[in-house]
Amino acid sequence: MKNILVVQDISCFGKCSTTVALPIISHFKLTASILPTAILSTHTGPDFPGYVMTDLSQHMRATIAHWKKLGLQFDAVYTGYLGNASHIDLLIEALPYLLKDQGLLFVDPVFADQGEFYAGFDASYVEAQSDLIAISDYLLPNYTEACLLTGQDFSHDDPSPLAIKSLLESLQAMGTKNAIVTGIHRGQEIGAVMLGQDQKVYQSFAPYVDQMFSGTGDVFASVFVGECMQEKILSAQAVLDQSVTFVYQAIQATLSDSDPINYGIHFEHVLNGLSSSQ
Ligand code: PXL
Repeated sequence: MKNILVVQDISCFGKCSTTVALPIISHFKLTASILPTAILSTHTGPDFPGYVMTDLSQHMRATIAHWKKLGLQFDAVYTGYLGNASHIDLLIEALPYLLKDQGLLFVDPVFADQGEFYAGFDASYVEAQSDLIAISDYLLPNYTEACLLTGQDFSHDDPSPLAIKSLLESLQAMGTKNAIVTGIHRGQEIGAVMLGQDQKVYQSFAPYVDQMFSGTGDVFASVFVGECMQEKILSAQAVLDQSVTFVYQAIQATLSDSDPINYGIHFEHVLNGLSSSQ
């Protein structure tokens, strides 16, 4: 059974990062292992002021040393919210031991959205993420993160196809093999655009719901990783379509529920509709 290492925080309330990645990756009949970077009482969104965070650097270091001793290795490593630059350095040093020979590295940089950094991040963190991006197979930033990573201006207007292509090329020039930018607006739609290793551009869009949902990037990336790691190789277009459609369906399920939106999107309602080939 393929084993995917999820390296992210555990937010105990407000569905995102590890608590989203585990059920989705398991749904694809993949083993999901975790290397938690921090434990937080909630995610850091503005609706949860006063969140508490425990840094797990020491535990990360000890875990990596233990796994190294045992020779435990993974078919893929999927990184999301890493919390600080030292976690990134630690991971980069450990990756040669953690990843199998043909193992894949998926990097969702997770540090900003809507043109703004998340709490606790700044330009030095972007710099640290760049080192991880340089060795990644798949890079999955949202539009804000893609602009901050490449030094391009963030625009609240719909980016032109030419601007998107140039953004993707700049991301690929950072060293990743496949660049995927999420949260791209196109009229009444929102979606993801990808520049593949084959130098082809793929895109997928769904209707846009004009509200701010948290954790959508984590849901997207978890489905994307799950799809890519199936035994049966799917086309890049199929992976993108399924990931975009799934997020849209999960948003619809969230809207039909009375929970506050900042609790996270209710992907559980639509998980059974997600096809897994193994
Ligand atoms: O959804 C990304 C994410 C993950 N982890 C934490 C966060 C966020 C976004 O705000 O705060 C702790």
